[in-house]
Amino acid sequence: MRERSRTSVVITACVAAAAALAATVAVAPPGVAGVASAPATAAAQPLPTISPTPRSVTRAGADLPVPGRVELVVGADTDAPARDLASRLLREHGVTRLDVVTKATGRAPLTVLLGSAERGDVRRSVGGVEVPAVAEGYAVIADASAAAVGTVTLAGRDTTGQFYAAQTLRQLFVPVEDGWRIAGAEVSDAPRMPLRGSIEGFYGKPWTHAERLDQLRFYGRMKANTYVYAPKDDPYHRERWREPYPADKLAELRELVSASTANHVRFTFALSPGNTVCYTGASDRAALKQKFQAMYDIGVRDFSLPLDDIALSFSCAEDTAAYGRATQATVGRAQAELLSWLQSSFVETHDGVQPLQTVPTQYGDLTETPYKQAWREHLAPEVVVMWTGTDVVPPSITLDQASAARELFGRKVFLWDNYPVNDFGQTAGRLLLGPYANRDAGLSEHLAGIVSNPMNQAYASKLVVFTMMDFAWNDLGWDRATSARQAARDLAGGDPRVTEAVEMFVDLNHAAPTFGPELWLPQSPELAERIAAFWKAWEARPQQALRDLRPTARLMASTPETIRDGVDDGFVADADRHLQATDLWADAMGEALAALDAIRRGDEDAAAAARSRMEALAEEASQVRSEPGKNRVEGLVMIGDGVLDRFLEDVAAEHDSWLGLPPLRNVSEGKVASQVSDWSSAYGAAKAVNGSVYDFSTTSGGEAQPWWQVDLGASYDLETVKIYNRVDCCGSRVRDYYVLVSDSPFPATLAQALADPAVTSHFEAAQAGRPTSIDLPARGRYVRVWLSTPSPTELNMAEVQVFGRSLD
Ligand code: LTM
Repeated sequence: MRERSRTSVVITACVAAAAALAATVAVAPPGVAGVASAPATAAAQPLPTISPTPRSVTRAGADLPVPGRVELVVGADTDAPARDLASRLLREHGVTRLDVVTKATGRAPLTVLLGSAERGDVRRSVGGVEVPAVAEGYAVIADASAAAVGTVTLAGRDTTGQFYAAQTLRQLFVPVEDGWRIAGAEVSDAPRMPLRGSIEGFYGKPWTHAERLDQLRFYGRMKANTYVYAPKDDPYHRERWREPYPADKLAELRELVSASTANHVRFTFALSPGNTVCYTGASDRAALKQKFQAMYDIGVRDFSLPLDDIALSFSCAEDTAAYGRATQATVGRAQAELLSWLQSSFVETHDGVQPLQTVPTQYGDLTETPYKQAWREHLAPEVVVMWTGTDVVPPSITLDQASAARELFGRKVFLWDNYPVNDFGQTAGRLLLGPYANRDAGLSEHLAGIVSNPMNQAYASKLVVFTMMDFAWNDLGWDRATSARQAARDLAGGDPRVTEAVEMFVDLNHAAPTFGPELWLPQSPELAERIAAFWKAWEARPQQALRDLRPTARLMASTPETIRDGVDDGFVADADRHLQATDLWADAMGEALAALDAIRRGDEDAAAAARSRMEALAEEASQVRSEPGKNRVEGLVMIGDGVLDRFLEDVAAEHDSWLGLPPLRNVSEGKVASQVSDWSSAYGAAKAVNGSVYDFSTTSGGEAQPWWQVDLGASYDLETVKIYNRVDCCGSRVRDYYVLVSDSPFPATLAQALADPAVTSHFEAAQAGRPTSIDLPARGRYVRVWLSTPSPTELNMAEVQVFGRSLD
């Protein structure tokens, strides 16, 4: 990111220059930026948008000018991080003399009171404004009514509430021509869910120390109070859980704990012993306590013992002796009793420790089972239980589901939301940037809280996590579009142009896969809508249709550079390959529009040249892969897939039909596929022609040279075959193979087929995890993929697209 003043831009964008709004609930519409002209016409100005969305924001009166001298009134009750933040904010906005005092003198033109809602001066100044009487409740009142001295009151129900009041103040500064003002607002606010934040709970490379420190600052800004440290691939967290952290790692953890405290985040230390623990074993129980004690000693006060992704079995004879054979009921009981013991013998014997948290082994459904029954019966009521929804990655979460989960586990559950995590096969190569969605307003009635399980890419995760924390703070007041806009603006440092680029980039990376073949958030909904509008207009008003789509193409083209220049380096590094791919797809889009314009003008040469450039660029764009080590599951970088690529195919088809040729189309989708044998009916041959790259066909693994084929139903002039191999945690599963085309069914063996003059064959060497585009050309009805090297395992095909033209 190039050098510039970040703070000033942030604030600029928070000010709406829209027409005057009513004096109450005057929250600025997102996306409108400008500098208020001085003198401010007080009540007429809309208020800045505050994130997370407060329960109540009203205009109290005129904005307060920020003078050079301010008195900050604190007391013994004042929270130190809140005081530091308020002081820093005032200095950053033009205060050159800040007197921190314990009693207001009225000598400065502005007094800022910061402290507990119960402190006399704070209570008097708060007047009738409610400081919600719940944990973390706060109020902010910026009052310009006194002629000489303005007052800003930052009142907290507790110390965290004070810190949140200061975080709200951060968003009330408004730039004016001669300096800054504080918006004349009254904010009364408190979280709807007690626990909000993230769980670093994914597989793959754990976040770095610097990334974690950055996250903690971000959570503080978002009024999120929870960070659960549970990286699956930290050996001391899971595989070697009994071993103490080496000194350097312990020092890092200590630093994280103090950074958490400074940001009012609960650093929650999680230990996952489930793969090897002896639930009743004295030495393992002692090892658990020792590990927790070491963390307690460095300041940790929140603990979790997740038991996800383990077998329901016993690892030692003592457990079998105590409970009998391992069954859902016996292992469930052993787990519940171990957790209850930790709650009573560690949590309740240590000062300041919050209730133990855990994740059951059955965490992602609503089925009543002997395991869950055992948990209900034997788990101490204080223990907080996490749940991921109706699946590992649920497409939605409704009030009924959350209420059923509450019944099943006998308490309000703590939602571990597996979004935007990208450590599973379906997310190979992807960044997941679509704003939070499909979670019912009102979940705060049933949940203890929500944590996001984020991506391997820490900085890029912040876009989605922003919207999740916003929801968890105030699910009843949450608006998806506003939240998304605020998240983009936050990342863009408030710059409207950069915000627009970030929003475009979000749309191009909007797809959210489930664990199955379906997406739960569609890819590129905005772009899809604009393209649909284009095709609707193209026949009747081609020039206008092109004119309407050009700004989108131009924005896409400028997006990578705008983001590289205007967004933090961490994000740019996380998104590097996706920005590269966007460059290429945008160029291809530009050529597509040039081809269409040439068609409109009747210029055959220009149309052909633009189309060929478009196809070459699209081919190059579709080959960009994720950076090794970034995504746990490496793969192709998917940008606007199913929308952008489909548009370019439609442009090619339009060109063909203009030339009087039958259009070049994917002629294999939905056709009859078969394979030498099935691994199981769930992985039948049809999965490779069903239009989804998120499922796959699989042969049984019993043949030396397995094959898969599609019968196109008629003979076509075939130009290319595009093969998407299955990608999973272990890399692509493809080896050397032949692609064969014939008008009649193939002979029994590969050798016979290769010798058959009626069969056209193309050899392809193995190419890990990328779609292989094979130029044929060939005429035929049957297309077969045949492994040439003896196969130790099965043949998997995620999707096989055969592009051809009909013969009539
Ligand atoms: O979701 C849970 C409780 N556990 C694991 C996570 O660690 C993992 O990140 C997600 C997504 O792959 N799936 C899990 O099952």
